[in-house]
Amino acid sequence: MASLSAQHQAIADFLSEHALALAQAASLQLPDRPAGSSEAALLEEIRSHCQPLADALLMNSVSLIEAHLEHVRHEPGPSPARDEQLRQQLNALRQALSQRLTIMHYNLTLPYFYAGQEVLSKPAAMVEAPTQSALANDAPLVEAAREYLMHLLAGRRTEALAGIRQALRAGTNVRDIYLHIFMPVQREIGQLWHQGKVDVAQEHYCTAATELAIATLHAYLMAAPRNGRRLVAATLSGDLHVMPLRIVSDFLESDGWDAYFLGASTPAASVWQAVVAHRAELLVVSASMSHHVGRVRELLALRPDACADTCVLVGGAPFNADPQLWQAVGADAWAPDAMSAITEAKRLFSGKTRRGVLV
Ligand code: B12
Repeated sequence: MASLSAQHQAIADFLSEHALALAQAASLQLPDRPAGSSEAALLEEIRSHCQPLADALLMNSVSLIEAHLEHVRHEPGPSPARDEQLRQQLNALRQALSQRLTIMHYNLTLPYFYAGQEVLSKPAAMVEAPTQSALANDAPLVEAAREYLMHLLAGRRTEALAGIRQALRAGTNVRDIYLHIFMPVQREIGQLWHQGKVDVAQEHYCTAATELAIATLHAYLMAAPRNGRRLVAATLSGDLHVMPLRIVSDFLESDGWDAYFLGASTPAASVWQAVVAHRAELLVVSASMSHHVGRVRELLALRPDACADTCVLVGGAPFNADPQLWQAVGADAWAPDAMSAITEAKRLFSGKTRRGVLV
């Protein structure tokens, strides 16, 4: 009998290859058609559930299908009617699969459907639009963080950057500026955007300004003694969230690593080429949304022999939502945040030789 993972692989392949046919079969079973939506849009929507379901099966992670549904229920906006549509689509997809898979394979898909239905049974507002500010009253440097955010929201980048220089002059540690100003401010902007209180242009402006502020701090990070090791850092094709990766990579640089930073949306082959070309001992990969996790798994499945010894450290929101997921993608380690990334990298390399030297 095929092993469990081979069976999961077979179902995932089936879902990926026959997504359109499954969506067509499922759409015929739907009791209600959403008013004003075209047949093509409906098919596309049902089809869009197949890849997250396949990823969830492949990586044995209900959180991947949960995150997908949490995301789509907010488009165009959360409502009981929207949740009901999605519930019906999931049911119809499940029925379509029940007619095409063996009973054993079909049974393996059920936990993921149940997890999806469970998500849709909870109020949307509780799941994805937290109302509590990321800038809590008692947080360290909260005044500096609020001022920084206030300047950015008012379009005053120069004043915001002056506040960062002021904090440095006052002796604030550079890592603390990341931890207590840049990171909570980015999260706060995400919340404000999600709540419709800032627009896309403001979010882009704030993020670009923080990228500029971060660039001005690079020399401070590099002041630490070098450890003689090199890392490559990347997010993979389709993932535009470069800031979380930037923060992790900068923290590792501040601990002595030299970083070859590729930034956003990098093709897998280019990532491995960079690892080989720069003799990197560590590959740092970030995934910001659940549908980016499949790319990480594909990257690691394509690992060339020349990189057999490269350690792979992964992280990002989907890995934080399911702390077993890093193993399912084939990584060597995971860390929930930038500070723990330093600890994890130290653990991975403790006692490992570097160019013949025991460190
Ligand atoms: C800025 C931003 C963008 C920018 C990114 C620009 C850039 N230069 O990075 C742009 C405009 C491109 C963008 C686009 C989108 N975004 Co956006 N974005 C954000 C925002 C506001 C901030 C991201 C950030 O800077 N985070 C900063 C750090 C602090 O975040 P962090 O994830 O906590 O990172 C820590 C850990 O996760 C961990 N970690 C992360 N990576 C790694 C890697 C390793 C190896 C390790 C060890 C650890 C680790 O360590 C980090 C530091 O401690 C977030 C809100 C948020 N809460 O993050 C939304 C957010 C991530 N985006 C979101 C969405 C929905 C989108 C879009 C789909 C919007 C759209 N409809 O187009 C697109 C998708 C684009 C794509 N294809 O990737 C959602 C995702 C929700 C979900 N379901 O997962 C969020 C959460 C906003 C929200 N509240 O809804 N976005």
